[in-house]
Amino acid sequence: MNPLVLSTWSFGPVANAAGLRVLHAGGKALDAAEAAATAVENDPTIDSVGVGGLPDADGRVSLDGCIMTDPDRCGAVCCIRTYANPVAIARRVMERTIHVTLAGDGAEAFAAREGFAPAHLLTPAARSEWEKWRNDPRSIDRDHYRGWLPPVNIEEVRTGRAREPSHDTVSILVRDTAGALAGACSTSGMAFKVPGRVGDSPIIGHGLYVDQHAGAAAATGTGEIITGVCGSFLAVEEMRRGAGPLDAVLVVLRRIVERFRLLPEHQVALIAVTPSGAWASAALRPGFHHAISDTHGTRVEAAQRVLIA
Ligand code: SD4
Repeated sequence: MNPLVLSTWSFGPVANAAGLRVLHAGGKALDAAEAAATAVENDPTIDSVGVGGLPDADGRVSLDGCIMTDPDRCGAVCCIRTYANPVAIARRVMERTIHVTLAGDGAEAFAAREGFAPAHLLTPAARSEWEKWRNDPRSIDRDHYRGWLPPVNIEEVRTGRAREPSHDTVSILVRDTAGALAGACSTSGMAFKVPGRVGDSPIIGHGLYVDQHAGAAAATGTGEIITGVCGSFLAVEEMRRGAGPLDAVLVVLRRIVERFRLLPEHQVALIAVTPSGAWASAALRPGFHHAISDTHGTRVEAAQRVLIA
C-alpha cells in the first residue's frame, strides 16, 4: 500500500519529510506521526509550534499536543512550559499511564520522570514579537481578554502579503504501508493568549480524532470554535456514516458558519483521511495550505474548498 502523509500549513513539508523517512524505513503510522510533529516542534523558525512558539500574555510559552490511533489509543498534554516535544510526551502518556490527558505541572513532572530533557522555548525572535505586542496599545482589549494583535487585514492575507494570525498548529495525518492510520497535533496555541488557556489542539475529538474503522481528521485555526463543534470527531463520524473526506470536513465548516458569529480573524481548516487513503482539506477562509506527500511526491497546496471566499 502506498503511504500518505497529510499535514497543515505551508511548513507541512518539514513534518512530511520526517514522517516519510520513518515510513520508508518500514516504520508505522504512529511513529511517523510522532516524528513529523517532533520535526516541526524542534524548528525554532516556526513561531506557532514547539521551540520558537509565540508566548502567552505573560510572555511564557506553553505547548499543547496529542497523538492518536484509535478511541482506546490516545494521549495528550496541555500547558507544557519547559519541554519542546508535547507530542512525544503525549505518546508516553498513552503508552505508560492509564490516563489520556495530563496538564501543567503534573505533565511536566511526568515528562521529567520519563527522561525528557528540559528546553528553553522562548526564542529571542518570539520574545521580541511579544514585546511589540505588549507595547502596542492597539494590541489587546485587556478588559475583554480578546488577546489579539491589531486587526487582521484579510485582503493582505488573501494575497499573500501578510500571514494569518498565528493559526499555525501542525496537525498531521498518516496512513502507512499496512493501511494503518495515525494522527498528531502540536501547537503553542493562540499567540498572547490568557495564561492557562487551552485550545482544541490537545483535546481528543477537537483538534484530532482517529478511528481505524472510520478515518482520521485534524483541525487548525481558532480553537474555541473548533471545540464548540467537536470538529475532528464530527468529521470522522461523517466518514463513518459514509461521507467522503471532503464532504465530511465541509459538514464541520458549515456547522461553524451556522452556529458562530464569525469575526474576520476567525479561521478554521480541517484535513481528513479515510481508511482507504482518500483525503481532503478545506477551510473557512482563504489562506490555508496543506502539505500532501503521496505517490506523486510532496506538494504544498491551497485547501481544496474554501467556504467563505
Ligand atoms: C489553538 N487551534 O490553540 C490552535 C491554534 C491553531 O493553527 O490551530 N493554530 O486554538
